[in-house]
Amino acid sequence: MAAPDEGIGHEELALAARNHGIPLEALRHDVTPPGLHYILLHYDIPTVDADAAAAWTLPVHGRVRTPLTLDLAALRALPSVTHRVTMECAGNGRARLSPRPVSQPWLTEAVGTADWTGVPLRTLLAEAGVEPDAVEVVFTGADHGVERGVEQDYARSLTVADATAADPEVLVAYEMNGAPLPPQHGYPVRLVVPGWYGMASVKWLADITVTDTPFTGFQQAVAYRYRQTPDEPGEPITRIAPRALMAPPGFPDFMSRTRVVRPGPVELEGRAWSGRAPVVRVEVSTDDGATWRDAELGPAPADGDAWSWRRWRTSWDAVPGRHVLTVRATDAEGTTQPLTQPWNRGGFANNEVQRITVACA
Ligand SMILES: Nc1nc2c(c(=O)[nH]1)N[C@H]1C(S)=C(S)[C@@H](COP(=O)(O)O)O[C@H]1N2
Ligand SMILES: [Mo]
Repeated sequence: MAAPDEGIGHEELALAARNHGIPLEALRHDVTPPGLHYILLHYDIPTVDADAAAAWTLPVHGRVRTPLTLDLAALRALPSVTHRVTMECAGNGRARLSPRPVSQPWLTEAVGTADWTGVPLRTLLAEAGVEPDAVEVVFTGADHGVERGVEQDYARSLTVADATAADPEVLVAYEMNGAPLPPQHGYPVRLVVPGWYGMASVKWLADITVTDTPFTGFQQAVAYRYRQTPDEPGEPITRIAPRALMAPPGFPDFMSRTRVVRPGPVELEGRAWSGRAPVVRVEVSTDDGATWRDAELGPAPADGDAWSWRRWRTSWDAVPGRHVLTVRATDAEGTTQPLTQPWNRGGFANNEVQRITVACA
């Protein structure tokens, strides 16, 4: 934990330079253009050459009747689906917390939306035949590192029920936006778990093992849990809490990023999402949350793309002075974004509203 008033350290800066967020102006695109989707890498990007014959195979084994070994050609030969999915890092908002958990220091920008193409995980598991005593499916990436003293391959699990659900449908994806996965997004193959925070979507998939015991790996049992104190087991982090973001209007001041707008009508627009239930309402405030008005919602996501963000817009009649713009989303479960931070030790799921300072002159 950083001491109160302690600035961002070199280690946090080094992580921030590797793991970039979406430039907020790119919220204007339905699908995040290549290279602008956020990135989160715990360790190094592994070098995988899956096109060389037999250079890469994916075993699906453990508590199954028929273990499978798939290469990229075998995976591509199976019936594929494409889902438009908004992915967000569970640590988004962490750097705005006080006290600040020391880790990747996201402000609000750890999000992106892509069209992911691949084979439904449930197809592979049906082909392999999950044994009746199976409880979880463990996904291991090809990346390796050490975290808080624990050397590990990045690995996460899902329950058999979550792994085989029809909605959200988990994908073993080999394309992003119609092209092979870029190295930083998991080439050659990654998991995509729609509606869940990004940690569940294991990149550089190297192994799928069905188990008859719950997985206790570091990224499941130690990291990615809501905790107030270091010793409690904590609750696991799963689906994405509602959030709306605004594409900052006008133009920026280089250092402070304060926005400059001219007096008169200003178009305000952005995106809103939740991994728990559809977004049903977006409200905008131009006086730092004192008063709110409803934004106009764009079309609801198409079938199969339910876990993708939704566009919103409104017009603001800007008057000279300084203003703080903010926006909040509400989903169909009735959850609204808070105006203050939900603090926990890991700095997860801080969906406190975005605030944009605007100078109108
Ligand atoms: N193998 C592996 N998978 C991983 C990670 C990782 O470090 N290694 N990071 C996870 C986290 S924390 C997030 S938020 C998402 C980020 O996916 P992206 O970089 O494609 O946006 O990948 C997840 N999958
Ligand atoms: Mo993440």
